[in-house]
Amino acid sequence: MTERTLVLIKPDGVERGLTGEILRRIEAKGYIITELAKRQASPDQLAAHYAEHEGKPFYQPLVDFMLSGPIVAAVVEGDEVIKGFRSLAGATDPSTAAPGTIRGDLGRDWGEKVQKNLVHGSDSVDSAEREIGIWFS
Ligand code: RTP
Ligand code: MG
Repeated sequence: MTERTLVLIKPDGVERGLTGEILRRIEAKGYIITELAKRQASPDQLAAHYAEHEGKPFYQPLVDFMLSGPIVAAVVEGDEVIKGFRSLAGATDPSTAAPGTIRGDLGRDWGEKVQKNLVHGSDSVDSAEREIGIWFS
């Protein structure tokens, strides 16, 4: 089934010059990038985007990390892309993410309180539609 997902290249990915490499992997898989924008995230956007994590110990470090530099937001379309992009991204923790994945190949977990893991991908159809509305309205 054709789906849309919201991908963010986090500040570590942009700062390390990995935007092209990450987008290349998305396109190589056959997915279509339908929207693309480099942005400085606002606190309001991040509060909405990460509402499900509010109150968790990594929440504030995560928001601070996401404010630390520009991000790249993309809407990506393709067959089963929600699961498919999360499998391209690999496990949340770059130190255990499998080789062949974005986080496994390129991730460096420099963070002490938050995993700096290069990318975000929506985890369901509902969150994809909600998140696309936050970054592309
Ligand atoms: P994402 O939402 O970024 O695609 O990643 P995910 O589903 O694999 O991870 P999630 O549980 O939704 O957590 C969101 C982001 O918070 C940071 N995090 N750090 N204990 C930690 O150090 C920790 N736990 C989560 C990561 O940046 C994660 O991607
Ligand atoms: Mg998540």
